[in-house]
Amino acid sequence: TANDRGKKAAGENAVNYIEDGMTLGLGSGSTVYWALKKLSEQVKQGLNVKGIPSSKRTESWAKNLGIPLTTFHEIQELDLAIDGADEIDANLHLLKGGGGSLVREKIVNTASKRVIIIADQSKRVAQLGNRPLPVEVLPFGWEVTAKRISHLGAHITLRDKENQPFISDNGNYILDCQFPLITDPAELHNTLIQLVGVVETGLFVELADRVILGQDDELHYLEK
Ligand code: DER
Repeated sequence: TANDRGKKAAGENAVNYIEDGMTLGLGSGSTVYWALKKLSEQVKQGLNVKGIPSSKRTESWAKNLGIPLTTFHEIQELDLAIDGADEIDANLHLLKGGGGSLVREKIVNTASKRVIIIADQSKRVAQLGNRPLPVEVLPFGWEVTAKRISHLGAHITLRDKENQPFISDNGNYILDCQFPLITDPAELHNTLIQLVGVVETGLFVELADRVILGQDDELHYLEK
């Protein structure tokens, strides 16, 4: 589809921002897959990079593609993170977590000097919140945490996988929280993050430096 072609175009274009010797934050999702595939071609031609994966799924993709990996034990600041998003608003605030990797994604992105987001055009929205907001919570007492979030006006769904609660890479649950349109992402994040039991939210505020949007083979760029 046009969106799939857009994901591929955006993913491959992001690799142009990678320079020899860089340390990378490797995001998660199907758009990032195209960036990893393109990157692996350049690694095979001698490009020298090391990446920290933001999910176990990205880690296995990178290993299969021959992209060298490292850890935060070795380096605590990355040159460039490339990641996807579920929604992108006009201020480049993001709603993320559709793939369940939001906690490690936020850790990797916030440890990077520069963050480039890649997506198909359909992720562009006027306001965040058309989709449910993923919130990672500790399993213990999640029902209480869910109630607290519902009191903020959200309809809560415990994310499941094959009729069991979905378990994140960190051993936690994810609540998909359908709010009315989110007019102030920073305020909502700051409110949610203080609730007992909340580990992290899928609101990525002031994190993206550049967004590459693909639609068919056309690319559009958004700058902060
Ligand atoms: O979970 C996330 O935030 C991912 O970046 C993801 O949802 C983006 O997904 P896609 O690239 O497969 O559309």
